[in-house]
Amino acid sequence: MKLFYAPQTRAARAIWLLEEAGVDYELELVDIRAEVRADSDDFLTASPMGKVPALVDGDTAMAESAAICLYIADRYSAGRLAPAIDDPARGRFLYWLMYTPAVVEPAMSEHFNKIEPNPVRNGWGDFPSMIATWEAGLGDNDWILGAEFSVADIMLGSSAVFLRAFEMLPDSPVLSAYADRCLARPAYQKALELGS
Ligand SMILES: N[C@@H](CCC(=O)N[C@@H](CS)C(=O)NCC(=O)O)C(=O)O
Repeated sequence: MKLFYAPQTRAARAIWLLEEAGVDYELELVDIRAEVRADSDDFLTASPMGKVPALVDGDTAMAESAAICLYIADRYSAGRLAPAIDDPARGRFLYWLMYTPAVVEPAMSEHFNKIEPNPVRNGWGDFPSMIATWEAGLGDNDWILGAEFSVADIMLGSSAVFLRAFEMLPDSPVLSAYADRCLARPAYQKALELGS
């Protein structure tokens, strides 16, 4: 299995994922900051937009970090990093797995770029409601599904760490403690080391 990555990008969450799953993989650096990109065909097949992370696993070539999380969890650690397909928790898991690309990231970008929100028209609501919904979803639990860690926590946890690092996380003891819990996982520490 090969993971295409670049330092200090969303690829860190895919490395975190592969470390949690305990699968063998190699890393291939993509120079996304080069003035003139020289992306390989293999990389562009996996990631037609030229974005990292991207994964090649045998005949499977794909990008999008949430999709990679779901693929690895289902294929290599079903029932451990994702509820099994017939588990009643599966629906809630999918909701929170998609919450990062569908809600957290667009709301974060809108907020950062000081764009006037339109919470009814836009599928991500707005920044304050994105944060409040996330906090309420976590409640007093360690992880978004309760006591069990899942790949939804990889997507959400990496976002919490990013928001805090860029001083965009509002005063939120719940999300700050969540970011700390994620950072305490050896697999995340290894990813930060490898992907920095
Ligand atoms: N929705 C994608 C976003 C990936 C993404 O934006 N990657 C950035 C780095 S964090 C990238 O590769 N940028 C280089 C480019 O767009 O050329 C995901 O979650 O995987």
